[in-house]
This record gives sequence, C-alpha cells and structure tokens, in this order.
Amino acid sequence: MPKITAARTIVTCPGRNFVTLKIETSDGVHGVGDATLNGRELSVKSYLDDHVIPCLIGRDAHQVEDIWQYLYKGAYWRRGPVTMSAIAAVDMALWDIKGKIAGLPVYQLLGGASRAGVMVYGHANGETIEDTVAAARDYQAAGYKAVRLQTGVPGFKGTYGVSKDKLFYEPADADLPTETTWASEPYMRVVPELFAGAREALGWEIHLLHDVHHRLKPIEAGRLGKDLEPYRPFWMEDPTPAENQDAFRLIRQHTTTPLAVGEIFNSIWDCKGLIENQLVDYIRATVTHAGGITHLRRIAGLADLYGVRTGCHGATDLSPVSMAAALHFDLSVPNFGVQEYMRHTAETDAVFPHAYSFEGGLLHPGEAPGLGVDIDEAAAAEFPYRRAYLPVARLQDGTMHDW
Ligand code: EZ4
Ligand code: CO
Repeated sequence: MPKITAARTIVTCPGRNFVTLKIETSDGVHGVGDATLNGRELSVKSYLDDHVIPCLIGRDAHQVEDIWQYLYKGAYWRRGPVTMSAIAAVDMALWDIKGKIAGLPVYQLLGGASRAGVMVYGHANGETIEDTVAAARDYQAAGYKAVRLQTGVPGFKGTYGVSKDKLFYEPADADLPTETTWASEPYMRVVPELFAGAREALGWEIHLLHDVHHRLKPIEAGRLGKDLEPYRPFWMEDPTPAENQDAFRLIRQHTTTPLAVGEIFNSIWDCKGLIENQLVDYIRATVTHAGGITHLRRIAGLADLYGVRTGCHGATDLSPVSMAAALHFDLSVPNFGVQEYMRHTAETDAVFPHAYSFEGGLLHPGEAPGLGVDIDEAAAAEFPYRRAYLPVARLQDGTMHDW
C-alpha cells in the first residue's frame, strides 16, 4: 500500500495568495491539493500544519473515503470554511495520488467522461454598459458559449465584479480591506439595461449570467429577476445572503429567472434545504471550499434527484489545482451545468503547470494521470506570501452591508 510518508503546505503569491498541500507516499508518488481561502489563507495553512498533517503520516493513501470521514468526524467540530478547505486539500491530493498510481486521469476514476468537454463562462466587465458589452463580444469571438456580465453602477466607485484589469479580476488587492459604497436602487436600474444592450449586440445564442453577490433584499431580488426575464439570463447568482434560505421561496414566487447559489457553502448541509425544496437551479459549491471531490460528488448526487445542476465557483482565488479537480468532477458528473472560469495570470500558470486546456468554449482536464496539475516549488518560492483582504461594502450612510 502507498503509505503517506510526508505532507507539507506551500504558500505562494504569484499575483495572489495560494495555499497548496503536497502529500508524498512510500511509492514515490505525490499528490497536490488546493487549500486557498481568500483573505484567510494562513488559518487553513495552520489547520493543516498543526492539526491534520500529523494525523496523516503512516496512513494508506488509497483510503480516500476513510481519511475524509476520519478528518470530518474525527475533528468533532464539524464544517466551516477553514475545516472544509483543509479536508478538501487532503481529498484532492489523495485523488491525485490514486490517479497517478492507476495511470488514469481522475475523471476516469469518477466513472469516465459524461460529455466532450466542460462548458465554461468568462467574466465580461467594464465601468460602463458599452465597455461591458465590448468585453463580452471579445469572449464571444474567443469561442465562449457563456459569459457573465457585470458593470459599474453609475456614481459608485469599485462596484463588485468590475475589474481594474480587463482580463484578471482580483478583488483581494489591498493590505487591509478597502471600503466601497453600495445602493440597490441604481444597481437595479442598470442591470436590465446591461442585459438589453448585451442581447442586442450579442444575439440570443450565447448564455448570459449575472452575479448579484449577496447584495439585495429578497423582494428586490424578485424584482431584478423579473426585470431580467425578457433577456433570458442563464442564471442570477447569489441574489441574497443564503443564510436565510426561506428568502429563496419569496424570490421564486416572483421570477422564473434561474437561481444559482453556493460559492460560499462548505457542506451538503448548507445545500440540502435549497435543493430539496427546489429553490435553486444551480449549486455552486466547489471542490476547495466544500470538502473536496469526495464531498462535492455527494452534493451533486443529492442535487441530481431534484433536477438541480452544478455550476462550480471558479474564481482566480481558487488555484489551478482546484480548477483541475473541478474539471475532472465536471466532466464526469451527470448533472453538470456550467463551470466558472477566470483565467489565472502567466505567473500563476508557471507556478502550477497543468494539463487542462480551453478550446471552443470548453475546458478539458487532459489525459495526464491524476489531476494533471503540479506545483513548481522553486517557482513558488519566488513569490512570498503577501497579506491581502477582500473589500467591504457600506451603504451611503455608512451602514455595513454584505460585500
Ligand atoms: O467574489 O471568489 O462568482 N464569483 C465570485 C468571486 C468571489 C471571490 C471571493 O473571494 O463571486 O469572484
Ligand atoms: Co459569485
């Protein structure tokens, strides 16, 4: 049996921080897992270094399920983003190892390909509607079948989802949280105009998505969903904070715009009510923050019973290791919907050499055994950790708001 002989975390900042777990085995095979939690990176590193790695040494690396259960049930203190990201990193690394030993890409171990490739959506954004539509046109020209549209709210600096750099969106860009301002009314006026402009310029073939990023009250979300209906959006994401899942009942009563939720969920228990009550159409939990491939498959299995499809989070704060793992999952799972895809910088791609590739609007994980991604430790060492936080949002009178 391949025994776990060593494991360590590697923190690197090739433009943004990433935490990677590397597990080594007695077979000489190693695996990698992503443990990045944006703005709280070192907490997960400590959880792994101080509390998980000592328990892994000597275990059979093939026992992916048992090790998952051991870390989940064995902690006694269950769930939460730090715990679940740490467990996820172990799980990803073990699937990587299993694939390498079997000589198969991980998607083959998950039941094989259910489709030719993974439809992804890119991020078109700009300060104005014209800029956003122009960016979306570029994505369309590059072959994307789906694109997310985010535009600046007139009169507000630093609107969520609008990037300083056209290609590489990174909200965690300050040593301490920057403060942005928010008001729902101008936002709710501009988004339907954006979608009208986009449909006129791009036609009806391309899927158009929008992320509300937890910014609205339930009745406002119902209104926005209704106002977007004529433009047939693929989804409206995170319309309200999902701690209150009953809010989705209210939103549902008012709109047929499909709803996507779950990028900040970390276990099947967060997803259960929304799925079983058919209050969402896409579940966005992802490999890194929701307990790894093992747990995400369980969430997808539950979702499939209710006609809910997957739409994994894929922001740049998930490393190429997480992206690779997501693609193996996406390719194999029966109820796949779409995968978010924000390109990483060239520096990040150099630190994490990977086998996945983009063609014709689809990503494919490639045929390399395991996850098909690795970390170049010498390259990683050139980019030391830099503290960085996500911004916060306040209403115009100073009241703290959901970011
Ligand atoms: O703001 O991952 O849909 N994508 C998103 C992301 C999140 C970041 C937060 O770290 O909402 O861009
Ligand atoms: Co989002």
